[in-house]
Amino acid sequence: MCGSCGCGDHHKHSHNLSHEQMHALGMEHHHHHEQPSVIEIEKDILSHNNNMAERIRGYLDAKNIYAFNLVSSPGSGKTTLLETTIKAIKSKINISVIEGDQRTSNDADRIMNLGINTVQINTETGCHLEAGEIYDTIKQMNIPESSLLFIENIGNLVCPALFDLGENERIVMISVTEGDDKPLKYPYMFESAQTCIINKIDLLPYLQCDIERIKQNALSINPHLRFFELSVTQGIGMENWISYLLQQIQT
Ligand SMILES: Nc1nc2c(ncn2[C@@H]2O[C@H](COP(=O)(O)OP(=O)(O)OP(=O)(O)O)[C@@H](O)[C@H]2O)c(=O)[nH]1
Ligand SMILES: [Mg+2]
Repeated sequence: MCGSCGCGDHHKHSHNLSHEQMHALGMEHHHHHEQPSVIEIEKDILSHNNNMAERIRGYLDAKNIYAFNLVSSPGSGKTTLLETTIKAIKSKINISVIEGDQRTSNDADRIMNLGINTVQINTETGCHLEAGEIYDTIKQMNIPESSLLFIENIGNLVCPALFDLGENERIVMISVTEGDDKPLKYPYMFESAQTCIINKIDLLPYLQCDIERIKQNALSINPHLRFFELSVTQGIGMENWISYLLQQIQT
């Protein structure tokens, strides 16, 4: 976890942790006795997150809601994929969206314009969403039974990998402009995902990017990944993706 980039501060301050929670996380220790190591604090934060993720799973299971956690570096096309997907399937299935961003409601506004139940979570200095935030949010959202929930995580290929949001499926998106070595350089994200969307394939003719190498590199990290090759803006590969999505809801 990125103790050095400010997300540690964010989690201590902006979550308004109670005295008991601070105690549970071992943070108050910090003021009175010896300082816990960074690794100890990270372990506690992750175990708190995992407990909340289990609660989310229980909630989603009980209501038969299928949740996707969409992760990628900034600008790979997550919100564009959501817009296009929503337009294609909203007449068939109820969809809710949680938008994570450091600041602005740009993405949430784009999704809300499509008439979708959407909540924006702004993390400010935080560089990933956490299960506690998602749990509080879904409880307020009135998500109907037997529906789909998309969580668009903060654009960041590093930290979101460590935080289970209780999702049914994690989708890592990589666009071909990012380079075919990225799965090797950011392995945790590819290791923790079940599905990999390779986007912007319409740009391949202009790039030195080998799509087979993206796949080989990703599979060397996680041999179970399933792939979709898309150009969301040109509509290439979208039929496969949409029919896959609809199958997940039926099962
Ligand atoms: N050429 C091309 N451009 C695309 C495609 N998909 C998305 N884009 C463009 O990529 C840019 C970023 O798209 P977004 O959907 O905002 O990306 P994002 O992953 O949601 O970005 P953040 O939320 O900031 O991380 C926009 O200009 C899109 O139009 C695609 O398939 N091909
Ligand atoms: Mg976005």
